[in-house]
Amino acid sequence: MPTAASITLLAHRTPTVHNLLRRFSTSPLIRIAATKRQPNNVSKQQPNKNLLRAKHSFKDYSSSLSSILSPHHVPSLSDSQAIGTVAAAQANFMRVIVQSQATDKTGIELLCVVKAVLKKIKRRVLVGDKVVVGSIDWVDRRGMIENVFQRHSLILDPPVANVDHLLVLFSMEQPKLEPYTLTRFLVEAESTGIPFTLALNKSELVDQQALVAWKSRLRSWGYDPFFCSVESLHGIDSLTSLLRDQTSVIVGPSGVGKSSLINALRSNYHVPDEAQGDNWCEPILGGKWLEDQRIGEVSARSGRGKHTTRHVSLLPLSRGGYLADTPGFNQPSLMKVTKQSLAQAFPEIRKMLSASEPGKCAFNDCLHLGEPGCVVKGDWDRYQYYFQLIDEIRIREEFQLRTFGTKRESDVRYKVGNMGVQQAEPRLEPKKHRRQSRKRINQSILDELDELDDDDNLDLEDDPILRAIRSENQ
Ligand SMILES: Nc1nc2c(ncn2[C@@H]2O[C@H](COP(=O)(O)OP(=O)(O)OP(=O)(O)O)[C@@H](O)[C@H]2O)c(=O)[nH]1
Ligand SMILES: [Mg+2]
Ligand SMILES: [Zn+2]
Repeated sequence: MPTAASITLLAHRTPTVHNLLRRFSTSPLIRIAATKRQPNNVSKQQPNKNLLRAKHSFKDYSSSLSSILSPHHVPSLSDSQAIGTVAAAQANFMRVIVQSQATDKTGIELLCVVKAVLKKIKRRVLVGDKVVVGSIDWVDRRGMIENVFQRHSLILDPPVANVDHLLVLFSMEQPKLEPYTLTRFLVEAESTGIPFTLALNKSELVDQQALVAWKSRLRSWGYDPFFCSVESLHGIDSLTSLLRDQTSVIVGPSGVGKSSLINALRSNYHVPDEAQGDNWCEPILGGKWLEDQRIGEVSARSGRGKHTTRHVSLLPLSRGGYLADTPGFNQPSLMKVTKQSLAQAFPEIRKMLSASEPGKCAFNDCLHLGEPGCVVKGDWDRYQYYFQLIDEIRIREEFQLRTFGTKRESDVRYKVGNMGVQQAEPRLEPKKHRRQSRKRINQSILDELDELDDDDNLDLEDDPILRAIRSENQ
């Protein structure tokens, strides 16, 4: 049976082993080991034969729990392996679009599960992730995600990896363009650091005067809006060129026409200045992607959308790049925005700071709420929204500090509450107070390790740790 000393020793071997052990360190086996430890004779203890073999066994695990792949790494692949992009995730299944392998396989869609060991080491796979798929059955189009490449970007609401560009889409009417909601989406987009475009759909529903008024108002905020209409196809050409060859995510409230726009961009639409005149949005091999995104109605009573899109999905474009539809109920939570960073999400404040000499307020931690020596004045259109958001963030930060203090991120879990806003709550350790018999504890570890073996081809039959635990159980 391993002692606490030996577990500590193992924990320093490799980061992956360390991860595994960190998970086990909450396990009762480790706690029992800790209670058995005699403070003065730890260093004198001779590790027994099983322990030495256990160390080697963990080393073996660590090599099969391969580390995260660097973005440009080209792994050598067998016939039943391929590199792909996760296009959708639902329940335990992920749809992966094959990117490489033999060229005749490019674009094939595979229905995949995630290798159990990746879940164990908490390596989450997200829509947008570049992955290695193994155990592929090319006939049934099934496979297993074996590893994930490092991400170059990540958005949280909704979670999508490797995003190059955000399209913040609102509508002029139905639902009506609402400046505070728009500000929340813009602040969230600014906080990601990912380039974004603001587009205003349903432009055919308002007159020219309204468009001009909004254009100049948004310019005063620091944005150059792009007007379009899926109905009249106005502006669709330019959006087509803007979105090509990159992974773009369309975000915006429900009913503004995100899915409609995606369908318009993916429909049989020809880019006028294209030499070959072929359709860059033409759906590629793989069947499922031929389907249009579902479009919903806007409620006549509330003027809002009816939350038609339920899941994030990445739709491949035949000339490369993807377009992600997102559900309109994913309201920006602003979880990444702090009191101090909020100002940077307002172009108006950035401009005032850069225009002033020497470019900063009297106090280093100035929140620009009228403090003495503040160079940010209060006479701008969105000042009240800035004020309102500072208040919201302040309340959230105080709550987090009161509730979690200096707790680690892993002790906190986020729950989606009202309006899709994420709320933090402490992660409880189930049944911590209850003592368990050693036999039951050992059995649960066996179960966990057996689960690890699920789909993983790890040979646990000859595993010294397992044998040690089994023989103790007998
Ligand atoms: N008048 C007009 N209606 C449009 C336009 N674009 C989309 N719509 C309509 O707006 C409604 C909502 O469109 P969706 O594409 O489902 O909206 P969504 O943003 O995907 O909504 P969620 O999936 O709920 O987030 C549908 O009835 C569309 O036909 C447009 O340019 N003009
Ligand atoms: Mg939709
Ligand atoms: Zn200031």
